[in-house]
This record gives sequence, C-alpha cells and structure tokens, in this order.
Amino acid sequence: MTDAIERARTALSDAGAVVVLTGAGVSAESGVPTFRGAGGLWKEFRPEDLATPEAFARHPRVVWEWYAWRRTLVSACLPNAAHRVMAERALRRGNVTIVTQNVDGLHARAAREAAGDADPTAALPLEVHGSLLRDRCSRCGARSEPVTVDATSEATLPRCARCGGLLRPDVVWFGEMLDQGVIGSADAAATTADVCLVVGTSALVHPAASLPLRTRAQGGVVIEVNPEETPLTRVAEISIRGLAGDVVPVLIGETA
Ligand code: BJW
Ligand code: ZN
Repeated sequence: MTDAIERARTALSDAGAVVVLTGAGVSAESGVPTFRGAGGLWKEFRPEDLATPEAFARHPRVVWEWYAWRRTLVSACLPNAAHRVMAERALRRGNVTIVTQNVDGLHARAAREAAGDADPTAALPLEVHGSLLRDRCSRCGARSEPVTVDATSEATLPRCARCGGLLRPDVVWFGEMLDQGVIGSADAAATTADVCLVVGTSALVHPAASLPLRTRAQGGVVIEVNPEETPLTRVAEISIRGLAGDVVPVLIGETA
C-alpha cells in the first residue's frame, strides 16, 4: 500500500464529518461517458450547442434528442464499486454527505440498493447539477417524472401538464443558477467537514469545484482520487492517481 493511500485511509477513518464530491469519473467504470478528456462528450459535441439555455431556446428538438440518447445510455448502466462503498459508508457511519455533479442517478440508486428495506436517506446525494431522470417546465418550473421523448419534430416535444410550456431535462446548464438550497447544503457540508474526498472530477466547473476549497480553508483535509492531475491537485493534501473503482473501496470499504 502506498504512503498516500495509507494516510488517506487514516484521515478518513479518524474523521468526524466527511464530504464526498464526485464528478463524471466516478461513473466512468459504469459505462457513462465523461465530458472532458479522451472519449469525453465535449470531444464530439459542443457544450454551447447542447448545454445552455440559449441552445434549448434555439433548437429544443436537437437538445432533447441528445438528452433522450443520454437517458437511454444511462438507464443501461449500473452503480459500480465506488458508488456502492460510498453509500455503504454513509449508511454505516453517518456524517457523510455525498455531493455529486453527476446527473446519472447512480449514487441514489446505490443508496437504495445498499439500504435494502432500511431508510436510504443518509446516503442520498446532493445532486448539484440536477438529474437527467427528471423533467422541468421551461416556463413555470414545475418538476415532473421523465416522459418518453419523441424528438422527431418540435410539435412532438413533451409539454407541461400545468401550463403547456416546453418541458426540459431538470439539469443545470452553463450560465444557469444552481438550486440555492442544494448548493447551500453542499457548501455547509464542505465548510464543516474534517475531510473532503474528491473523486473523478476535472474540477473545472464552478461553483462545485470550489467546495473542496471551503474544507481546506477551515483546516480540513482534501483527498483527491483521479488518474489525471487537476487544478485541485495542488490544493489537495493527499492526491492519489488511480481509478475510482479500484481506489475508493480501499479507502472507505468495510474492511478499510
Ligand atoms: C476518473 C475516471 C475513473 C476518468 N476514476 N476518475 C468561476 C470561475 C470560472 C467560471 C465560472 C465560475 N463560476 C461560474 C462560472 C461559469 C461556469 C463555469 O464553471 N465555467 C467553467 C467551465 C469555465 N459555471 C456555470 O455556468 C454554473 N452556473 C453558475 O455558476 O451560475 C451562476 C450564475 C450567477 C448569476 C447568473 C447566472 C448564473 C453552472 C455549471 C453547470 C455545468 N453543467 C454541466 C452539464 C450538466 C447537464 C448534463 O449532464 O448535460 O455539468 S457541464 C459538465 O461539467 C457537467 C458536469 O457535472 C460538469 C463537471 O464535469 P466533471 O464531472 O468534472 O467531468 P469531466 O469530464 O470534466 O472530468 C472527469 C474527470 O474524471 C477527469 O478529471 C478524469 O481524469 C477523471 N476520470 N475516469 C476516477 N475511472
Ligand atoms: Zn409549466
């Protein structure tokens, strides 16, 4: 075992409150594509064409076509070992807040699976960029269960049952405000955490990428797990180069 892994295990095991911040890399081993880097979605698609409110206003059919494709893709993916041990640790020890930038629902699914007949709440994540598995009205803001989207023409796109406005996926696009309740809770958890475990994010998108800085500023320890260096690497006290599914179980699995 490397020195970094040993130190990370000790910091996590000694910690009172832990915040876990995850990004697309935690779901990569489940088969969900990341955004940046080799094979990332932004290599093939331009974010400004698909992940901004302006793009949706201009070409709602094209944006829906892309999100419908991603919904299908994600629905075939399962939580991996990293999602599972995070959920198990949150249920076992409490005082763990899982904050995810991911919209794939895999942390929530892992929480429900780990809880079985018990209450999964302690392991449910704060989804700061929303959820691919929920719709929201672009006019009145009402949230709803996802519908099957027929994106063959603008006329067939799904509409709000209340006001007739166009439905959209309930995700946070560039230039949009995050839900203040959700990011506020994430900020509070990061500020009071003894350890912030950051897994699988390029740490380029704000305000999520600033959360570990809150922990650091209060004297907490930041641990990064990522195969690549990120802007957070120099902030992290402990930086571990590796895959989430390999490293996270060693750090917080039941036998850790
Ligand atoms: C592995 C692995 C394995 C691979 N194991 N690891 C401050 C500074 C600069 C800019 C800003 C700032 N504050 C705000 C901004 C603007 C902007 C922003 O951050 N821009 C930067 C990109 C420059 N932020 C916003 O616009 C946000 N809104 C906002 O701030 O509103 C304020 C406001 C105020 C007043 C008026 C209006 C607004 C909103 C950001 C929303 C981001 N949305 C997206 C799309 C969500 C919907 C969807 O999925 O379609 O969220 S973009 C995309 O990036 C997605 C992700 O959640 C997010 C982060 O990506 P993530 O998770 O880090 O993934 P990758 O692919 O980048 O990285 C994967 C990592 O995994 C890599 O490091 C790999 O090495 C690693 N990895 N395999 C472990 N097996
Ligand atoms: Zn509506």
